[in-house]
Amino acid sequence: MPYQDIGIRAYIFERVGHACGHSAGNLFVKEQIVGGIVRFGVSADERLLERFDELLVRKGYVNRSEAVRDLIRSALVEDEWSSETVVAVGTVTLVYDHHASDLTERLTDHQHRHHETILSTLHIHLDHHNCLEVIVLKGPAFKIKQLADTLIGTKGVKHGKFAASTTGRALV
Ligand code: NI
Repeated sequence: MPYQDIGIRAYIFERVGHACGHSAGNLFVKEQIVGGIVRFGVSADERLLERFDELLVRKGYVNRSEAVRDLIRSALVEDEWSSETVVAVGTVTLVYDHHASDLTERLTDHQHRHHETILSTLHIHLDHHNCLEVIVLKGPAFKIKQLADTLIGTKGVKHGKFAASTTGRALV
């Protein structure tokens, strides 16, 4: 392990002032950094942490670190979507009855009109009536959101769900 990778990183993190005008003050951060991995302490209310730990057990996490890393990634992805122009990835899941009047044609029309945003479509015939479609979208976040809303809002769609994700490029 290179010597320069071992040490204590300490700095003053200047916090952005509140919208109401007064400063939130400075936050002093002291962290241990080893081989590119930073260890940091987090203070939390005991009951809050107990509930968090229960959640981790239910979700199958083996430790808090992996859960916190997932929360950080999730916050970063959410932030990517707030910029709207960033290139993002998302999926739309639709359940519909293909016997419903011209619904299949209307959904296909929407997809052809936005073929540059659609990477792939998975179609499963669930039973005699019901179809499940998973549409994978990539493009500017605002475009993906619009198309997802259009598909889910198409008259006759029984259930539609949009999942916002990321190209993964800005994440570790
Ligand atoms: Ni089908």
